[in-house]
Amino acid sequence: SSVVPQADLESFQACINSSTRILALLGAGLSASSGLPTFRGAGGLWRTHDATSLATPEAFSANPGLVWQFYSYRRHMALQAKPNPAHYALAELARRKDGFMTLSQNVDGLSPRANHPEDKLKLLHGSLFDVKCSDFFCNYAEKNNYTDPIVPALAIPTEDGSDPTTNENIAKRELDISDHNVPIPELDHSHLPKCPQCKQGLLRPGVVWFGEALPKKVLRDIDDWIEFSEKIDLIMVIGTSAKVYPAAAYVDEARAKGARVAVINMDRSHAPASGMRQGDWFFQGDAAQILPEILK
Ligand code: BJW
Repeated sequence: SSVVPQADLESFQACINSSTRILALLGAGLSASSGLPTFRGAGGLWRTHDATSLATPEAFSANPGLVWQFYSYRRHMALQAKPNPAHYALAELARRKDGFMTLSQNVDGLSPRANHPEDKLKLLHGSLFDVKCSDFFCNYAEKNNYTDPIVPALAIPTEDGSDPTTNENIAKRELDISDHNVPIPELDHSHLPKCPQCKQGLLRPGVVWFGEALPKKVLRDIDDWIEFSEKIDLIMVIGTSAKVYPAAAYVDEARAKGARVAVINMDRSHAPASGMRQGDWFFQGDAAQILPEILK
């Protein structure tokens, strides 16, 4: 049954059909119904830590073992998760429409796995499956590393204390490392993934932490796309609190080019900072349910 009022649906679909330049800005809420927790609000805690407090270079320097446990868990969860109908609906729209571009803050790999056209998908915050050297002077970087766990020491401990790194136990993953009652071993440098190039630095996840610049090429491609657009017709702001910059600023950049804004979010209060205007849409609810319905 439809969760979207008919009038909204008609005006939105008319807009999509007549649009030639469309942006979609994605956040963690898109993957919520695939079972992956968001950052802010309920579920935004990993053990006793605020998830965003672990997503910093300072946290990694202070306790790389803890930060790697967090990302190892997230890699594992993302590999177990499946793209949901919203990922597929967006991928399908991207294929259908020429002037379409998705800007994703998500690092979980679910849009790529839904076969979203690669040239129309910009990963603003990198990927859980990229790894790179944390040493400032080393440029080692690796894409599509799906090894889980990335090193044996990051395997999730087993209930009976047996070797967690056997294939059988990896498949079981019976303990939930996000549960703070599950002991996590203190991991020092010798247990963590080492850079194979400089053989000095620790590897780190290829994601963008607070205070770090977004990937240069990604920013350049987006700037070119926006620059090239005489007008942008629509920006869809999907499952994001739109509080993290520079990602959130694309809403204003699109508006400056004339775009109407369509927000798809569980929470009414999570409108973009510039607010809602006449002619915008707010579709409240689960993106996995709403997107397939409105992008039909
Ligand atoms: C559903 C749903 C369902 C739930 N259906 N909806 C300007 C002003 C103020 C501050 C700054 C500024 N410019 C820069 C800053 C600093 C900082 C920043 O933005 N801080 C703010 C928080 C205030 N930005 C940075 O530091 C950035 N770097 C930078 O600016 O560098 C400058 C520089 C230039 C040159 C050289 C050096 C430096 C980098 C930001 C990187 C953010 N990284 C993270 C971690 C990535 C790795 C990881 O995954 O661990 O990215 S933080 C985290 O937040 C993650 C996310 O991508 C990002 C956004 O979160 P998102 O996706 O919106 O999730 P939530 O949880 O916030 O929201 C979920 C939403 O879904 C909610 O609205 C729910 O209601 C909804 N929802 N279920 C639909 N089923």
